[in-house]
Amino acid sequence: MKRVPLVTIIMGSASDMGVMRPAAEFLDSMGIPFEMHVLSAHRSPEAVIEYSKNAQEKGLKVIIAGAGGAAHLPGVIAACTPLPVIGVPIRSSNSINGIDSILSILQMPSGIPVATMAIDGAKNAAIFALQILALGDEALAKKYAGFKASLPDSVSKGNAQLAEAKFTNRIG
Ligand code: RP5
Repeated sequence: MKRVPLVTIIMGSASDMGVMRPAAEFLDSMGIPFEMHVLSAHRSPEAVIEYSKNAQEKGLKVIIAGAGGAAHLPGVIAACTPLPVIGVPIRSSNSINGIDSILSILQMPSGIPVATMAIDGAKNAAIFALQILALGDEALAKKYAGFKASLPDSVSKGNAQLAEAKFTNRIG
């Protein structure tokens, strides 16, 4: 049976791939079919609009969009589709530590929301996409529950690591 992508990961430049890769890795690990594209709100605005207008018809359910600097990409996409858009502000090298990116994505006008992640928070974008998909899919809901249940493990491992650090006056 032909698999249809449920999530799309869009980024403003191929130079964003290093930051966006964890989103793709998380979707991969959950067995969620996705697609990836470079599209730029400033360098290829017509392509962004065309892609966004057709996204729902293609069967996509959630859009993840990462961009740096004057990061208008997620907002422009959100203006052109009814699908939920999750924005990832990228701390690109020519920016002011991602503050420009996060404010560009966060401060959307009333009526056109973009769910804004932390700076470079691509993995959370994919987790959030899974949460949205899980609302209408029992198998994905189970995968999300399994992921959530695995989180305390990392805390236990952290405590095991701390236990190895020896100090003279540590009593707990
Ligand atoms: C943004 O400008 C991109 O999303 C990227 O984060 C930043 C730099 O892009 P390049 O000049 O590396 O292509 O549009």
